Amino acid sequence: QWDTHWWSGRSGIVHLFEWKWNDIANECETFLAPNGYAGVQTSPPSENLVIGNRPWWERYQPVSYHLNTRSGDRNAFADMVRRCNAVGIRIYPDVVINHMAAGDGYGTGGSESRVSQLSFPAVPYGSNDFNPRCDITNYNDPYQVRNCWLVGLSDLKTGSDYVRQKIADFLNDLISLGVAGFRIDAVKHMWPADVQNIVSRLNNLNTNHGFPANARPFITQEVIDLGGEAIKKDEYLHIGTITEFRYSAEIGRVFRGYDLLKYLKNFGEGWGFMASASALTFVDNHDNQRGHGAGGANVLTYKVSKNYKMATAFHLAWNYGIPRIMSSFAFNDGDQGPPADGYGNLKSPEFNSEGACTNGWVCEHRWRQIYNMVKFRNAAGGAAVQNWWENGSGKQIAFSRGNRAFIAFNLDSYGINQNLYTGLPAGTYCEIASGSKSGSSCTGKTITVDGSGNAYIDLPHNADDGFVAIHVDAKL
Ligand code: LM2
Ligand code: CA
Repeated sequence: QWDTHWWSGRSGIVHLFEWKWNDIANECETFLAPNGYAGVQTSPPSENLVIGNRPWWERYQPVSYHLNTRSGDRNAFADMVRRCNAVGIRIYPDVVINHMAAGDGYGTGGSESRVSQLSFPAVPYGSNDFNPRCDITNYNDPYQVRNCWLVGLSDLKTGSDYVRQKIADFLNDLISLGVAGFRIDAVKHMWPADVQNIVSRLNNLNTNHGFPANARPFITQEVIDLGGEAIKKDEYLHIGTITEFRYSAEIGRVFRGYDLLKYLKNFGEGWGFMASASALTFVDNHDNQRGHGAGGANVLTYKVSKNYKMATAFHLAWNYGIPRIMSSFAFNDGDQGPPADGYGNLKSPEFNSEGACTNGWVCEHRWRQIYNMVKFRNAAGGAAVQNWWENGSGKQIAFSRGNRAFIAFNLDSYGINQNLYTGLPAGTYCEIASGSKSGSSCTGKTITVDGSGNAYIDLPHNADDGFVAIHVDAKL
């Protein structure tokens, strides 16, 4: 439940938020695999309540476990998983199992939601399967947080054998289709013993999709714990990995310039975060990029692009956690749904001549500075952080990953203009923030490492990108 089942030489899980299954399959083949990514977190695949102007959050209101959503049907989901696995991209669906929908109506597959009668006939769930209605108002009361209805969502009795098995059947269905694991929604709102019990009912991964015998599904549990509440992430550590929300909050604060870069020297356990192998890390997620969930005002998003790219570069360069990269659609208001046509059908992303997304999709994962840092991480492999350097004010830093990769950051009011020790073999390297290696040349700047491992680093304070990076796989 901790093993991501990534192919070797790959890293990073991209959250293709609200993408259609067929578009994800294409993205696996044409972009993610060729650029070294390892996996995709998908939006919830289970049928959800259709809500008025189609906000993104309708997908967090399940109506049944039929695989029928605006992203596509069961066949499209199965086809996506098969095609992505074939090119070494693992699929981790977001699964909503704490609750069902909040209102009466119909689902994306036509099934009925009768919350008023505690009835979801397409599962089926009935009145015995829900906790008595009450509101969560006090996050210092674990009973309330776990047994009451989160923002009015009908709370499943996850202690019951029937409910546990219905959920396990749903997840096992996804495992049979070849998924590598799950992002489990709202885990804080379920008792650890209930989550543990459901996970214990899961089958091993499907060997027909290239997984070894006895492989357990990767589990990442969404537990929002910034400290100061009754429920602690530690209560769930024995079940699988956990979203490290403090990572998002702190990296945003640092790269907005509210703390010194030099303090990143022990970013990770040194800051009181979870052990690296348990931590699912992210700069922003689909909730906190729009003020939902938690993380606070300092969370960085695509809207603050220079700082966001720096934070993401650090995220991927630093040897801590299991990195997840947000891939957004553009939004102004926090309820706005994804790009869709007049009938409510999701739009496919389109790409310009440089490979960037258009028509409403942001696709951070296609930003050169970001996908080239995935390649940096893959080139660095397990090499340790070494050769830490910081300037006097602590707003400029640099470090290497062994003798395989080197990166420098500048958030100061003046440039870096000096020789730094990179630890890398002598040669000319493509600087991967400004360009990519193409054949034997580089589309951007180059950096030359001399025979003693030093390189002249020129990084103005007002450069387009606030970092420069080189690695052995982009040596010219
Ligand atoms: C999560 N993690 O624990 C998800 O990451 C988050 O996106 C989900 O909330 C939440 N749990 C429940 O699955 C989102 C969104 C909420 C939205 C819910 C349900 O952040 O704003 O609530 O999905 O769709 C919406 C309304 C809320 C209303 C509720 C029920 O915003 O005002 O409450 O529906 O009608 C009366
Ligand atoms: Ca609950």
